[in-house]
Amino acid sequence: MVHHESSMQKILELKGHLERLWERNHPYADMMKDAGVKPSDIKTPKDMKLLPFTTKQHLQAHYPLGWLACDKDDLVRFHATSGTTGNPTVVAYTANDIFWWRKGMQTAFKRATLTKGDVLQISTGYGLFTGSQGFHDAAEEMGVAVIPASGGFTERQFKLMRDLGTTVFTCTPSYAVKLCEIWDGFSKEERAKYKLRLGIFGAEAWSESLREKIESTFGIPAIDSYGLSEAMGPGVGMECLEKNGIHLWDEGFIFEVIDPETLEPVEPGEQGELVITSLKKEAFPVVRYRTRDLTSVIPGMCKCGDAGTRITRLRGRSDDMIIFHGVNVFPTLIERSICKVPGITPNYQIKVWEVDGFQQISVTAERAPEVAETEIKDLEEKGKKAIHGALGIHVPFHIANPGDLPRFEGKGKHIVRE
Ligand code: DLL
Repeated sequence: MVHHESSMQKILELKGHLERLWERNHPYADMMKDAGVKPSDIKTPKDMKLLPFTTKQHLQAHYPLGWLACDKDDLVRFHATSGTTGNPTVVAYTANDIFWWRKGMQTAFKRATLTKGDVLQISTGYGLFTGSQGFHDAAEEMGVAVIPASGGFTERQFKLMRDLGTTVFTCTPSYAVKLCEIWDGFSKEERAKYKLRLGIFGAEAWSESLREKIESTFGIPAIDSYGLSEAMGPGVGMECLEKNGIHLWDEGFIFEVIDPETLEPVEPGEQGELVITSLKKEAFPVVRYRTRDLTSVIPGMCKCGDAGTRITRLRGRSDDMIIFHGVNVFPTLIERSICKVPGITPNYQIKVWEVDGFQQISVTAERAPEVAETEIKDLEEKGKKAIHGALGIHVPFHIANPGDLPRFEGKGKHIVRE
C-alpha cells in the first residue's frame, strides 16, 4: 500500500501511540490484553494483524467519553454522529487534534485545487456534524473565503453564490440533486452571473451517473470527498481533478482493506472493508477501526503524479447492502442505472421489506417535469431494463410524479424499511 520505509515509520508512530493507551489503561489496551498482544509486539507492518479491530459498538459501549485517551481538560471541541438508534457517537478533539485535522483537510483541499482567492460556500449543516466545521477551519486558514451557508434555504444558497462570487461549493450529493433542480430553471443570463468552478460532494455514497448529472447541469467538475467522524471527520480522503479514485491522507492514518468475512487483508484491487488506524489523534484514537465502507485499493500512481494510497469511490456501507434474489444491491447501483435513463431524475426511493426472511425491494423514482404522463409506462419499462442491465435481476420499478418523493438537505435517506 505504502512503500516500506514510510510504513516502518508509521509503525513506530503507532507503537508510541499504543504505549500511551497501555499506560492509561485505555479500553483499547484491555482489548489488546484480551487478544494477548502488547505494544512491543508491534514491530513491522505485518504485525498490525495482531491488533484487535475496533467497531462502532466498542465506541458506543463507552459513551460518552470512556474512549478518551487524554485528560478531559485538554479537550477543545466535541462533535457527534446522529446515530439512528441508541446513543450518538461522541468524538472529541484536543488542540493538537484540531491542528492535524486542519492539516489533513488542507492536503485534501490542495488536491482539489483550492487556493487563496477562492470563495467556498459550505452548504452542509453546521452543528455536531463534522463536515461543515472541518471544511471551514481548514479553508479559512488557507486564505480561502468561507461562506458558512449551512444546509437548506435553497433560494438563499443561490443568492449567496451569485452575490458573493462563490467559486467552489460543497454539500451532500443528495442536496446537490435539489440544487440541480433549481439551476435547471435558470436562464442563460442568470447562470452567467455565477463564478462557480468546482463542486465538492461527500458524506454519503453517490454514483458516477449522479456525478455526470451534476457536472453537466452546472458545467463544473464534481469531486468526491470522504471522511468519517470516528477518524476525525472530512479530510480522510479527496479526489483530485483526474477523478481517478480517492486519495487518502497517508500522513494521518494507516489504511487497510480487509475481507469483512474472514477479516484478512485483501490484495490491492480487491474489494473489501476499509479499516483505519489513526496516527495523530490524541483525544479519540482509533486502532483498526472497521468503517463498514466498501472499497478497494487502486494499485499504481495516479495521473496527477501522487503515489500515495488511493481507493475506489465507495459504493456504500455494508449496512446499506440489500440482498435481493441473491444479489448484493447498493442504493448507488440503483442510482447509477436509473440516472442514465433520460426522463428519470435522481430523486428515488428503495422500499425494503421481508417475506419469509428474504429481503424484497421495489424502487420508485420521479419523472422529470417535462415528461408527459402518457410516457410513464414507457419510462417504467426503461427504468426496469436499466436496473436489470446493471444488476441482472428484475426489480419492481415505478415512476412517481415530480415533487412526490422527499428532497434532502443533508445525507439522503433512500432506503425505506417497512
Ligand atoms: O460524513 C464526514 C464527511 C463530511 C465526509 C463531509 C465528507 C464530507 P459521518 O457523519 O461520521 O462523517 O459519516 C461517515 O459517511 O463512514 C461513510 O459511510 C459515509 N461517507 C462519508 N463520505 C463518503 C463518500 C462524515 N465520499 C460515513 N462516499 C462514512 C461514500 C461516504 N460514503
